[in-house]
Amino acid sequence: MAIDVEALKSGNSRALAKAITLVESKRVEHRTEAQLLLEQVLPVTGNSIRIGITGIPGVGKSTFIEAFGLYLLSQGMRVAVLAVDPSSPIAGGSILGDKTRMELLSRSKDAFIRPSPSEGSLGGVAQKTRETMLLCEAAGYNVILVETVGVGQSEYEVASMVDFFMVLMLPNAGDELQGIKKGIIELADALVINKADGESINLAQQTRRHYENALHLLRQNSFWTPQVMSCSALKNENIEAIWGMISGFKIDASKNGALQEKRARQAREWMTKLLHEMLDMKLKQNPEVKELLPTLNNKVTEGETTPYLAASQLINLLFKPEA
Ligand SMILES: Nc1nc2c(ncn2[C@@H]2O[C@H](COP(=O)(O)OP(=O)(O)O)[C@@H](O)[C@H]2O)c(=O)[nH]1
Ligand SMILES: [Mg+2]
Repeated sequence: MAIDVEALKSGNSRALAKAITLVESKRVEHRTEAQLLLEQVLPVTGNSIRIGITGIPGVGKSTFIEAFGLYLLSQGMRVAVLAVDPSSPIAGGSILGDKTRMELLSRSKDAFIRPSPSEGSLGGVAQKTRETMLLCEAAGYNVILVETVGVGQSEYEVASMVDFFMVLMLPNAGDELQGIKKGIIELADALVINKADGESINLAQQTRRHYENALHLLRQNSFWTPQVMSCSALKNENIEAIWGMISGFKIDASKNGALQEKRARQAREWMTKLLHEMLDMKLKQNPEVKELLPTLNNKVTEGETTPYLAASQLINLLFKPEA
């Protein structure tokens, strides 16, 4: 698959789409080719702000991304929208499913919208999204929005690949966590109460105060204090202020080194995770391991050997010198 790297770097969206197809391919030879391409473009990546967006279905993610994305375009930026959605093979993907809510954005030549890859091997869907993000940066997109509906581990995965992680919420102060997993609030750099319009304006303000108080109780161990804001994606209200907050974060975090540090830590953690997955795969694919495993399972079951000895025997098969 010949990728025109120069075209990609000049922002050609067809070259970008082709590169993403390569990255998403399951074929072994494509895998190597994709990694070589990524290594080649690596020096021109990292120039965007990577923003993660999560929230329960119906909270207004797609509507928000349309409003926010159009605002960014009006400011002369180029916007890429990606998704991590493990449910996509069944549901058709959070982005594909409601691209109609992002109609204007999807028609703009300065916006690039890509649905979640339907599957990933090593590192799962998140690995593909990370790689796609790098390709989008190489193609000159200034803002990368990574959306997830929050099935399984996907919010955690998105939080660990972005600079700024945002949780959209509904105006509903009474309903404590609104079906959002508890740990997610602690990962958020901002909580945004959407649908602060019409009859919900007061409730949205109450909800905002409620979460401001709740966040005060959480320990802060970085320079950034998570913000609570409200907006109306539908009425296009307070969208600019949200960008103001995020660009403020980017400026501060770049100045004090926190952004570089966060990205470097994310890359190291991802490397470790991949390493473990690769080891696991090698184990599962090793013919001798496959052969011995049932026997050792039995021995451990019957109490004839210890789990430790059985595991050692298996791992040693992996590191046996070639005969
Ligand atoms: N009143 C109001 N409705 C909204 C707002 N944002 C989204 N909605 C509506 O909420 C519904 C779900 O929105 P959608 O963007 O598809 O949510 P998603 O599932 O999180 O992507 C749609 O009917 C939207 O029109 C908002 O700010 N105010
Ligand atoms: Mg949606």
